Amino acid sequence: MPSETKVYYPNPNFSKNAYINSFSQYREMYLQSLDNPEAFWGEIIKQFHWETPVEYDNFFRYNFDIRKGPIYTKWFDGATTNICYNVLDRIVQRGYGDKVAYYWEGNHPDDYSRLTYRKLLEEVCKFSNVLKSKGIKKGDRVAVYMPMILEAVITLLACTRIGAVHSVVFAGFSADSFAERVIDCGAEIIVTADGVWRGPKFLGLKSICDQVMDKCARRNHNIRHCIVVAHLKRVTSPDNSQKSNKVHMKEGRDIWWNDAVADSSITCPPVWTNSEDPLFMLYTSGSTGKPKGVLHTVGGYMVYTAATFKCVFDYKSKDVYWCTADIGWITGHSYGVYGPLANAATCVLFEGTPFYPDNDRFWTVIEKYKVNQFYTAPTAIRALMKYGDDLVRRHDVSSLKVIGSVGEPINSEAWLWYYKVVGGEKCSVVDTFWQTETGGHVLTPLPGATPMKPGSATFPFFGVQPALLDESGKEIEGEGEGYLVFKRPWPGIMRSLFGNHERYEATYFSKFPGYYCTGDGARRDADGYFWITGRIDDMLNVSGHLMSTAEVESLLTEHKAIAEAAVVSKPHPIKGECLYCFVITSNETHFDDNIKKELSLLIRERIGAFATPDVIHNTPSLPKTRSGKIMRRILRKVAVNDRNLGDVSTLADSTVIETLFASRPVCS
Ligand code: 6R9
Repeated sequence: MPSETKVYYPNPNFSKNAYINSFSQYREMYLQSLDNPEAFWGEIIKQFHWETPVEYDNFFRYNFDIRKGPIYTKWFDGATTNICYNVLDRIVQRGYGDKVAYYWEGNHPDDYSRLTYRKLLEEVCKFSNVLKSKGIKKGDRVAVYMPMILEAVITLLACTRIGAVHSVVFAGFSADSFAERVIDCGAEIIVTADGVWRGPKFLGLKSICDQVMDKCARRNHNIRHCIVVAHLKRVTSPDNSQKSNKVHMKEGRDIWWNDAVADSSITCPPVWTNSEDPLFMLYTSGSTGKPKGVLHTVGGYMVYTAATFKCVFDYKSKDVYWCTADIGWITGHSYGVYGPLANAATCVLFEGTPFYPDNDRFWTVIEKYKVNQFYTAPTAIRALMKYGDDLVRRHDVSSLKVIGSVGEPINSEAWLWYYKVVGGEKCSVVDTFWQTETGGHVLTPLPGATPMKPGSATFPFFGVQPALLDESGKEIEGEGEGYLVFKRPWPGIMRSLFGNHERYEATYFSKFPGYYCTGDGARRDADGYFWITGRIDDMLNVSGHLMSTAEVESLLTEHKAIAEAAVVSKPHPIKGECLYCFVITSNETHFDDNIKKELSLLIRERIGAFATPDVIHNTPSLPKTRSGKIMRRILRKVAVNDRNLGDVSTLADSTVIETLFASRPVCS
């Protein structure tokens, strides 16, 4: 692979002033972080306010070995703090009150605003008081279904100020998916907005919430309060419509945000929480189809997101930082809110899409705010690359110093384009590998220190100890490929799955006792660089959105015409992977375009538009082993029309192969 042979070194002018300025410094600090975690993290935690200090005897404890008892991780247990206090009050006390925390950039370029740290703190306190007045207290869950607006950040921080646990659901999820998550987390309050424009498309968030609240009520789960930001009337709509008038507000349950905060005090004392108290939960797809409520706790997450943000983006106090991830995903939590604010960063919060009003919107925004650190996903990079270099070159993006990538493997072609055209060959590309479960970056280059290889997430962050295992669970030394696992916890790792600790142990710790299993495969090259090879479980990654094959399959078979379904991923030039669905119709049913449309619609409505399948392939049979297991390995080959099937001796009926290839839809 030629991409491996060429190494790209950090720009020496940048390295000179970077926090970690050479690879040898990284190595030294890395070894210290493993040899003496107390000394390493002990230095970092000093910057935070701990109401009850961290006791060094209680610094961290864990068990990753299921054979020795329940799995647990605890950092700084017994110490008390408050993350909202640390990212706002502490920052204001340090003299950053007038510094801009967020530049908000709307979907329409005419809509923008800003919020300083002092003002953000006031708004947060006001909303904390509202939550309190609605009876929300420490430990209660608050469901959040919001666009990328300042109130979304305010809501998250207001929850954490009073010890409430936020549970954000990406506002692209359908009513069904949202309802399932609301019920699972037991929230009795929803915070949302009337609606939002994303590019030229309108999303009626409140009306989706109405459906959700009805669905919940039918399952005996009552939503007592729904707080709604009146967002539409303050933005420019692409078609000059007045969609804001169409919202239904139910007396006694629904209240407008502005009315709720109108008489609210701008001060609210923080509730001191134990370092190991729940901070938030966030759902991620599980391979059985039922989403998993990943649970993070206060102290470790705070320390870890702050430290990774500072080192990986090399954030300096005058910089402007922009993470394009939606607040509904972990990246939006860790690197859109907590990590940056803990470092008193000035951030851009962007509501729109890269393609509206034109395909150069990202470059326009970078130029407008003179963004220094830019963090986005490979799917966006690949989509923008398609429009050519000229769209980038028309803008002054020379303010950029560090450019980041997250969510899926970045192919070397996209990496090189990002590095050359966007970064002007002077910016380090930080290809950060991590997961909802890891809380923060776990494999990543450091921009002033790590020589980069296009497509490699390079080396572990401080405190993180990766290993590659073979099928039998043996560690692979040196060069090789295997299951990517971690041998010990870093502060930001998740602590449990909400309400289901057994599933947590079964999913992440049972396959290889003694290790946290990521579910990804990886390769280590001769220089020790890690290369993520993708999911090794039944998960798909479409444009950086994880979903399980089981989840999509069970939906397809809900359709009366479908008897059986199997879903695999197929490589896609922009999305990375797309959904390729095999369906067997029930007796006597004739498969036609109508059924196909209905199946597509079913998935859009029940999961969300991002899960829309690219191919639906009607077949009379599926390849199965004698024990009845679907052989997805073969289906993946059929999806790309590759007849090199390898060993098919375990197949119960080998004639299905010919049928499968013969029935491939045209243009798939
Ligand atoms: C942060 C986030 C996690 C899964 C993960 C892996 C894939 C994320 C990656 C990457 C290769 C990278 N992934 N970053 N693969 N290189 N830099 O995306 O969390 O939504 O939970 O997804 O995404 O497969 O296991 P999440």
